[in-house]
Amino acid sequence: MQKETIPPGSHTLREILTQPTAWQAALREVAEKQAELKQLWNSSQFSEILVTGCGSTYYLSQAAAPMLQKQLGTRARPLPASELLLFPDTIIVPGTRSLLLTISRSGRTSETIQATRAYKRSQQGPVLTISCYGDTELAALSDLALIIPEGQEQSVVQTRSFSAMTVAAQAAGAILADERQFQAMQALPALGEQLIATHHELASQLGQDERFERFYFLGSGLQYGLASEANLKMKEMSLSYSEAFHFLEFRHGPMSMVNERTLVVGLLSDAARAQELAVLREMRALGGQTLVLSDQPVPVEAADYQVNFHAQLPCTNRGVLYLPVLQLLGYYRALKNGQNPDQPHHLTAVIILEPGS
Ligand code: F1P
Repeated sequence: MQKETIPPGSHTLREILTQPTAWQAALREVAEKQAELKQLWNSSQFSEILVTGCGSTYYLSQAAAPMLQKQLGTRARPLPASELLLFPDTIIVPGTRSLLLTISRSGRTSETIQATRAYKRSQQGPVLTISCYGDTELAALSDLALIIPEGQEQSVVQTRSFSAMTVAAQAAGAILADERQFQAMQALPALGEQLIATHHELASQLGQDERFERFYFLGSGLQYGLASEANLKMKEMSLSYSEAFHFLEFRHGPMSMVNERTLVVGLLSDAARAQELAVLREMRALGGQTLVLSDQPVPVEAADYQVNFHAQLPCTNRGVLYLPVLQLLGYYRALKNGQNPDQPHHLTAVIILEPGS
């Protein structure tokens, strides 16, 4: 019998479109584990929270660390697992107590596991894990694991898994800082469904727009890690020229690349909105087009296109809302470029290293 041919990108599109159900599952997991989470957090006076992962989950760490510091008032530092593994003396301060948050879709990435083993040997402190698989060595190494099986994917690139783990991280921060925030986050899945329904067409239109050959993703504070992840989606899926920068950093050289073939995507914060809008206005004046993602509408002179969430949630609780449209942007650019998002060039779902490599 003829093997059914699945259209390119089918798994990825389905996983992007269904991600709000995985957000719901992430909220449920944090609610069910809140007693253990509070017990872990209150078990020590931690001097620092180290947040680690690889690739997409390193970018998630970049988004989670400033959120946790803002929520909990404890220094939090994102780092690639390879840095913790290879250069621990540039990260671990002997004699201090820290909490390690490891983030991994698979729970099987060699660097993340080896770094976590080494951290436990150093007896610096406990390990909290966020993952989509519970039956893994990483989960077994952890003092507490928040597991979201509903985030599991068939595609290589992380979309639904990433956003579900983002919700879990933000929900953990909220439930430890102020349970009223956690209650307000219950609105996120419905907001996500609404965002996808409203802006799917815009993402498809921009993704397939032949005017654009360069993509820059700008984000600051809690949004920088999300901008880095959006950039990785564009690269992984479509093989496009794209980069991520902190908003005001873009002026210090990289903006020289802006031209009429450029789309500058701004993930707006609340706190630095005015400064970020100034950068976007300047990039338009240089010939670039801008797509702005923000909670509330922005003046049209800063945005050729805009996506507003209307979430009425603080930035510590709504980071996930930036993701669906930007995942779809990369997906449609991939199809435009003749790529199959389900099978990205050179990539595998997990990087397992040979011993000693
Ligand atoms: C980490 C990772 C992904 C990347 C690719 C290869 O996986 O680097 O971030 O997108 O899928 O693996 P994990 O530790 O989050 O499972």
